[in-house]
Amino acid sequence: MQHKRRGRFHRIGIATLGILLVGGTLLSNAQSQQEVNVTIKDYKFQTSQMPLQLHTDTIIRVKNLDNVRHDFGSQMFLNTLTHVESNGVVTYGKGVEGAYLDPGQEASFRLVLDQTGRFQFQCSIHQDMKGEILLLIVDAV
Ligand SMILES: [Cu+2]
Repeated sequence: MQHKRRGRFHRIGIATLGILLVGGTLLSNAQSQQEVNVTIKDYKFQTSQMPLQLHTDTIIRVKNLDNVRHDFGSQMFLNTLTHVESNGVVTYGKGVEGAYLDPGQEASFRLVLDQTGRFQFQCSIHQDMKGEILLLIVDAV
C-alpha cells in the first residue's frame, strides 16, 4: 500500500541524538567507551544514548527490527576512521559509507567524534528515512 508523502517532515522518521558535551567533572567515572543505540522500526530511526563526550571512543549500535532491508549511512563516517562490524564482517578505515542491515540484523560503528555539529544519517534504500546526531557543547556551570 502506497501512501502519498507530501511534507518532507510529515512522515519522515526524524531521530535526533542530542549529544550533550558536559564537563568532565560531571562524569565521575571516566568512561572508556560511550554508546548510542539506534533501532530501525516501521521505517524510522529511533535513538537512545547516554550523554556523550568528544574525543571518546563511541560505538553506535544499529538494529533493524523491520522485516525489510535497511541501510545506515552517514557523512560523519567519511572523514574519520570508522570500525564497522556487520554480520560478522569487520571493516575499518576512512570513507566508510555505512552498512546494510537485513531484517533482524545488527551493525555497530566505532569512531571517535572530534567535532561538534549536526551529523545526518540516512537509509539509502528509503530516501525518507533520515536521522540526525547533534553534537552540542553544554558549558558546565
Ligand atoms: Cu530503509
